[in-house]
Amino acid sequence: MGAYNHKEIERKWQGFWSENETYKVDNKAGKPKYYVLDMFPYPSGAGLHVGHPLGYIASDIYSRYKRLKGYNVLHPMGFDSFGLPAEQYAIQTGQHPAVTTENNITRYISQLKNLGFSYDWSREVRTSDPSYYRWTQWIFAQLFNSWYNRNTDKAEPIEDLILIFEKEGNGSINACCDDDTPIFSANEWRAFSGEEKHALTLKYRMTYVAEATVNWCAGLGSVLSNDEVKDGVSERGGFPVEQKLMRQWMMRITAYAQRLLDGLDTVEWTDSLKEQQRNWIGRSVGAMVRFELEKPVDGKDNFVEVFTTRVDTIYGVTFMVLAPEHELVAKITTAEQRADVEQYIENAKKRSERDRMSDVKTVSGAFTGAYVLNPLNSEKIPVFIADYVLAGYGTGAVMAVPSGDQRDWNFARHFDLPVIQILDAQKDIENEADATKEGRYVNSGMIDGMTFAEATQALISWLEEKQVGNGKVNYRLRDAVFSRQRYWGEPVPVYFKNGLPYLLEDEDLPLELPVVDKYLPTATGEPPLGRAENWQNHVDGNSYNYELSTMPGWAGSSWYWYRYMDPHNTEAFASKEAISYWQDVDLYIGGTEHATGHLLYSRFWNKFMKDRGFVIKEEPFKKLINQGMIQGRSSFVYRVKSDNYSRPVFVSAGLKPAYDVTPLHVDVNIVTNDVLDVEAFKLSRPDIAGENAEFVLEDGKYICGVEVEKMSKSKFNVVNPDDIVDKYGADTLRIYEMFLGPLEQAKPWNTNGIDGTFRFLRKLWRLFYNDTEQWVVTDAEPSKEELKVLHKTIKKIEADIEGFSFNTAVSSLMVCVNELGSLKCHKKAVLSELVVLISPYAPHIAEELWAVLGNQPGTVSDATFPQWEPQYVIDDVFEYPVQINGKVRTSLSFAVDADPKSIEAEVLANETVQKWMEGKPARKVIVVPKRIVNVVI
Ligand code: ANZ
Repeated sequence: MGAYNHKEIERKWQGFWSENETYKVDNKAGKPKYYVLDMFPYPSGAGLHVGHPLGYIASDIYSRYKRLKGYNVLHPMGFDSFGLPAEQYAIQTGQHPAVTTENNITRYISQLKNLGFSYDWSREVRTSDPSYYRWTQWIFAQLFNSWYNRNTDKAEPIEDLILIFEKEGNGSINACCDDDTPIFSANEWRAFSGEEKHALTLKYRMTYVAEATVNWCAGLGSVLSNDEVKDGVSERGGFPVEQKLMRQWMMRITAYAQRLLDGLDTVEWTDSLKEQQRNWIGRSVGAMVRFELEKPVDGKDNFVEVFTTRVDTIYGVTFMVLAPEHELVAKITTAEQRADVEQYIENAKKRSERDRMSDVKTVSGAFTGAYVLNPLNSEKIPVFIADYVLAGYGTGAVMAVPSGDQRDWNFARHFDLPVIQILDAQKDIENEADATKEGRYVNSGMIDGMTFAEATQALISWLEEKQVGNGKVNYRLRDAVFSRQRYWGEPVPVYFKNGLPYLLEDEDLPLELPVVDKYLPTATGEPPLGRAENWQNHVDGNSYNYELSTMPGWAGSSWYWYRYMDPHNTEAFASKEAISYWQDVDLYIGGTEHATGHLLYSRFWNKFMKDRGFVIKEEPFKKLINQGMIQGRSSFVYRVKSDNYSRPVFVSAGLKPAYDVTPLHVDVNIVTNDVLDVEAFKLSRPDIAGENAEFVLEDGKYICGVEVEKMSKSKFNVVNPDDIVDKYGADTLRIYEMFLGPLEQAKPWNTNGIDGTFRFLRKLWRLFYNDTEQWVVTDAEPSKEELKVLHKTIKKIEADIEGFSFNTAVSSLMVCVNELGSLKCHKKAVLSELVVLISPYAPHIAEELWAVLGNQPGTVSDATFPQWEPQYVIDDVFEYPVQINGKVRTSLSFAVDADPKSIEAEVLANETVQKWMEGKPARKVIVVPKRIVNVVI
C-alpha cells in the first residue's frame, strides 16, 4: 500500500461492509441493547447537501462508539416517503409519485452509503410502501377501536365501553368524548338500532369524524396542519391559507394532554424543546364560572359559561365577551343590535385564528343587547362579541376585567365601559403581576382583605358549593386534524355505509392507493382519490365508497422506530420479542423543526400503543439531541451599475467602496478561499457575465464577498457532499463536519478549512508509512511518554463522546496524532489503539490501518474500545522550583502525592542544593505542595 489514497480505501471498505453485512444486527445478541435513531428524511429531488449529514455523522459516531463499548447497536435508516413535493411534481408532469420517490430514494441511498454510515440497510423502511403503510392503517384501526377512559387514565378497547353501555348506559362513564354526547340508560341503549349504536360509539373513539375549522389551502388543494402554515401562507409554495369548516378525521390527542406534559419530566431533551411542547399543550389552571342570563332563552341555555385563570378578579368584571362564533350569539342578540352584530360576524370570518390571537392593537366588537348577572353580587353585566375571544379555546367566552387584562382594558376604553379597581396595590395594569402577589383585595365582597391564593381558594369553594362554577384545568392543545385532501398519502382504511364510517377488515389491509388519471381534485371538489374508477369496498353483495382523503405526513412517522425493530414481519408491525428487546430509542438525533409536530404526535401514538399493550414504554425517545443547522456561506461578485450590460464590469470585493455596485450571488463551487475562478464564472453564467465581461482584480485575483445565509439553491451556496467526498474523501468530510463546532449550534459551512482536516488524516497515515511510503510500524515496547499521550487521549475522547462533544474529541485526536508524530512513535501497541479510537470518526482509513496492522478480527467495528489506565493519565509529577534563601537555584520533580517530609529529605540530599547551601545547616525547609520548596539557611 502506498500513499493515502482515500478513493481506493473508501471504495474497498464500503464494498467490504456491504458484502459482509458488517452492520447487520440481530434482535438478540446476548449483549445490552442500544438504539440510535436519526430522524428519517423525506427524499427530496435535490438530494443531500452538506448540511443534511451533520446529525447522521454524529449519530454514526455514537453508534460505532457504543458498538466498540460492547453494545448491540440498532442504527437504522429509512425514508419518510409520502409527501407534498412528489405529489406536486406529479401534478405538473403526470409522473406517478411512486416513481419520483423511488428515484430520489435511490439517489439518497447512494449518497448516504458514500459517507460510510454504519446503518443496517437490511432494516430500511419506506412509509409509502404498502407493506409499511399496511401497519399505519392497522394502527389507525386500533385507534378507531379504542376510547379513552378517564378513570383508568388510558385508552381501552371499544368493546369494553359497549359492555358498560349494555349494563348501565353511559351516565357514569368518565371518558374523553364529544361535547354533544347524549346521556342514555342501558335500556335505551338496547333499544337503539345497530346504526344508532354505531353512531353513538363514534363520539368516543380515539379517531372520529367531525366538522372542524381547518387551514384550507386552495393553492395546494388541501388542508394543512398548523405547523405547515407560516405567517398565513403555506410553508411549501407560499399559497394563501384560509379558515374553513370541513368534515375531517380527527385524533383525540387532547385525551393525552396531561400525560404528554408529565412525560416531558422523564426524558433527556433540551429545556427549550420541552418548553416548546409545554407551550403548545398550554396547561392553564383556573375555574369555570356560569353567569346567568338576565333574560333566559330556551331551555338549558340560561347562562354563559366562561373559563378564567383569574377567578379572583370576578369582582372587577364589568362586561362579558363572546367569540363571534359562540352558539348563544344568535339567541341572545336583541332586535336593535342584530344588524350590528351580523355585520361584525361577517367581518370576523375574514381573519384567521392566528391573526386574531396576535393582533392586540385593533379594538373592535359589537354589543348584543343582552346582559348577564355576576353570580357573586348579581351586578348586571353587558354582553359583547369580539374576535379577540377565540371560539375554540375554553368556552369561547370571557368575563372581562379591564383592571386585570390589557385587551379587556383596551376594549373598555374603546366602548367607554367602567373599570373597577379590585386590588389595593394595583396602580395600573402594568404591575398587575406584582400586585397579585403582594396586594389584598378591596371593593371585593367576600374576598376583601384576602391575598391572591386565599381569594382563589375561597371563590372556587363558593362557586362549587353554589353549583355555579368549579375549579378547572384547561389545555390549549386541540384534537389533531388527520385528513388530507391529497393523493400521495396512506388511504384511510374506512368505507361509508349510510353516511357512517366502518373499518375495513384486517385481512383487507393494506388498502392500496388506487390508480388515478390525474393527481388533482375532481370536478366536484373531491380529493384526487375520487378519480379512481370502481374504487369501492364490496361487502355482502353491496358496494360502498371508501374514504377519499388520505392520512397526513405525520402518520407514517409516528411509529416508524418500531418497524425498524422487525421490518419484515407480515403478522404484526413488530413482534413482541423484538419490541421487548429494543423497547425504545436511547438516542434520537434530528432537527428542531419537529418540536411540536412529529415529536408530539409520536409521543401521542406511543402512549396510545402502550395503553393498548402493543408496546412497552410510555415515552419513545429517551434522549434527544437537535443538531444545529449548517448555514450556507454565500459568495458574491459585485457588478458595477451601468446602462450597458453587454459589457458588464465586476470589481473585486476590496475595491467595491469606490464604485456603485450590485452584489450578485455566485456559485460557491467555483470559489476557492474566496478567490473566484473567473473563467468558470464566465462559462457558467453567460446570463450575467458573458465573454467580454471585465474583471477589476486585486493583486491579480478576483476576491468574492461573503455572507452567511440559509443553504439553498437560490443562493448558489449549496455544497454537495458528493463533491467533497470525491476530492477529500468521506472520512475527511465526517471529521470536518464534526470539527466545525458544537453539534447543537448553528454554524456556517466553510470549505476553506477542509484542507486542514485532510492533512490530519495524512499525518495519521505517516505514523504508519514514511515519506517514501514504506511501512514503518514496529513491535517495540512503547515508552511511558507515548503511553501517556495515548491514554490521555483515550480518556478525553471517551468523556467527549459521552458528552456529545464531538468537536473537542476531534481536536484531541489531532493533538494526539501531532504528539505521536513528534515522538516518532511507530509502535504497533500504541497505533492499534489509536486506530480504534479514530474509527468512529474516520471508519474507512481506520479499517484499512487496522487490517494492515494485521489485527484480528477482520473489521475494526468488532474491536473493543481501549481502556485508559489511571497510571498514565494523571500528571503524576510536579516540577518544584527550589529556592535557597528566597532565590531559585534549581528545580526538582516529585510525585504530586509525595509527602512533604520525603520531599524535604530529597531536596537536602540533592547535589546542587548542597552546593548552594555551602555546607551550612538548613534552619527551615518550607514545602508548599505543588508550588515551591524554600530552604532557609
Ligand atoms: C378573567 C381574567 C382576568 C383573565 C385577568 C385574565 C386576566 P390562558 O392562560 O391562556 O389559559 N380567555 C379565556 N377563554 C378565552 C378565549 N376563548 N379567547 C380569548 N381569551 C380567553 O388564558 C386564560 C384567560 O384568557 C382567561 O382568564 C380569560 O381571561 C381569557 F386579570 O378571565 B381571564
